[in-house]
Amino acid sequence: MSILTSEDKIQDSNLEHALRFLHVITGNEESNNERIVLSMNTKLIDWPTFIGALVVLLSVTIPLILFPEAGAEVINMANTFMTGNFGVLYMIMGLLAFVFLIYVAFSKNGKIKLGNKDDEKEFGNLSWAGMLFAAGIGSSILYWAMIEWAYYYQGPPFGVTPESNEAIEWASTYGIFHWGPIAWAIYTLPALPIAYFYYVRKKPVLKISEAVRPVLGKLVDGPLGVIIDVLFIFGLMGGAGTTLALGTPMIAEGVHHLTGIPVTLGLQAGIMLLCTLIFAVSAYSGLRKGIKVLSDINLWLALFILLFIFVFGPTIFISDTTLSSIGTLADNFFRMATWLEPLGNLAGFTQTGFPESWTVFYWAWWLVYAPFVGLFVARISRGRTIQEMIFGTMIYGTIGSILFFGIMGNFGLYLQLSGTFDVISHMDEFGAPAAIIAIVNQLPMGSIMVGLFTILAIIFLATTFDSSSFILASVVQKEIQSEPMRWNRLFWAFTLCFLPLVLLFIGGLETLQTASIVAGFPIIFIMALLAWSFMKASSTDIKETNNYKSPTIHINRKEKK
Ligand code: NM2
Repeated sequence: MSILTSEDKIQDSNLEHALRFLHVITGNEESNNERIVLSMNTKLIDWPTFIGALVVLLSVTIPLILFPEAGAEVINMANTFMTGNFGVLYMIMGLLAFVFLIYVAFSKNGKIKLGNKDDEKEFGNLSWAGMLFAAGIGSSILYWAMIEWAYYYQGPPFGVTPESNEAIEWASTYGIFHWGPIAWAIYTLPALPIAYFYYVRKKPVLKISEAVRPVLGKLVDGPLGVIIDVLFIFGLMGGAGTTLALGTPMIAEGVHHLTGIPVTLGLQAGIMLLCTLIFAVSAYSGLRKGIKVLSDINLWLALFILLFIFVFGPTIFISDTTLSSIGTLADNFFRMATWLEPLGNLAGFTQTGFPESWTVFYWAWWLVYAPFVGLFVARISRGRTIQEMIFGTMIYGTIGSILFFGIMGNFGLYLQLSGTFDVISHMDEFGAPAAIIAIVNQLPMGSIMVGLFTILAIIFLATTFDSSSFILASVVQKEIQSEPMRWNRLFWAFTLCFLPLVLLFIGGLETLQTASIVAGFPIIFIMALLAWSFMKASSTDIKETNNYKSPTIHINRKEKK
């Protein structure tokens, strides 16, 4: 995930230029990189939001530091309570987001063009897709694409016997589902009102509270607006915290493999600080180009590794299994989207906890990132219709996920099933991050590939710090001159580092997953507000257009030739 500052206006839509532009997102298009705000101009800060976010964050982390065990227990209780009782809400939210977007795409509102009547699409489809993916996805895809299948293989859904043939089928399918059309629909929904206000009503939206103004009206200017922004900040911190805390042990294993340095908490903390530092140095010294270059390297390196695995790995197995799993997914889409293991709570039936630990967790995780990605998607979509934006994210996003999961996941699955390498025992003995590195090490030129994979993960993490801190800093500023103030950005980058550091020391993946779910819960309601807000604003404008009152809205009608 990354944001770069564009220096020049994009003329053509080749990928490189487009990638560069991606990083403007919330700033001015013609930002002046050299004019860097050094002073601590505290007047620009929106203090209620700033302090509100900090208070919420500290009130969660400090008790966790002081009472780690009791803290983890409370979080786990909150988790059981939330997923047990509200899991259904997350599932419905995912499904409704999906259905809502399809509805909008085919409605009159879907034909609205984002921009002026004769605006061309700012980016070609390929560049647009590349940017979309770079914005929405971070280092976690490396982690989960490599290893998610192993969890499903051992603990399959639908009461299937573990490690059976049927479990294999679900193992290669479920990852694609959790990173598939519903997930991308969750990302797209907030982009609707944001893009609409940006290009049609010509009011740039930097805060989520602004995007729900059509519904909440003046309430947005009061405490409710602050609460919405604080919830968004807290959610993003939970989501990014999960990303960082997942990525770090994986990088640590890579470093261990290459150098022999033992994986300790100290090494992991060092890696987290290093990633923050890479970003901090480049942000502080105004070396925006640094992040820009990193971001481009990121994309090409990822594509190179995928291609390498596909060509030098079991090409036929990967192709066959990927295609089959797309079929399995298509056939079972609604079953997977609604499965909550309803009998699990009854005596005499086994409860695997699959839906809570996976689907609900994932929807929550996509949810906390959604408003943030919405800002990106909106910003790169000038000249598209709402319909094109919707289908674009869902289709290209899903194709990207299929590439990662199909190639990386099925490579690991192949190692397991062919008996080349026992991933499962390795994972049971040394943990998932070590198993991931061990899988990569099975490739030809194993150590070099582990090196590249580790570098890729480090860059991903550094760019996640960059983009999340950019957005967090923007939300707590009243106005922004090309970029949020640097001290403000650094402050959030280090704060962002703090949460996963704490989580790292107090333990397990479960606490992390839980933190994310708990943080994301209120955003379900914000999503509903965002959808409503878009419908309300655009439908009003459509009516007015028919009365020729609104000069800015353009509805793509089939022109008579
Ligand atoms: N999502 C896509 O670390 C990352 O890849 C960031 C994670 C929400 C599961 C996004």
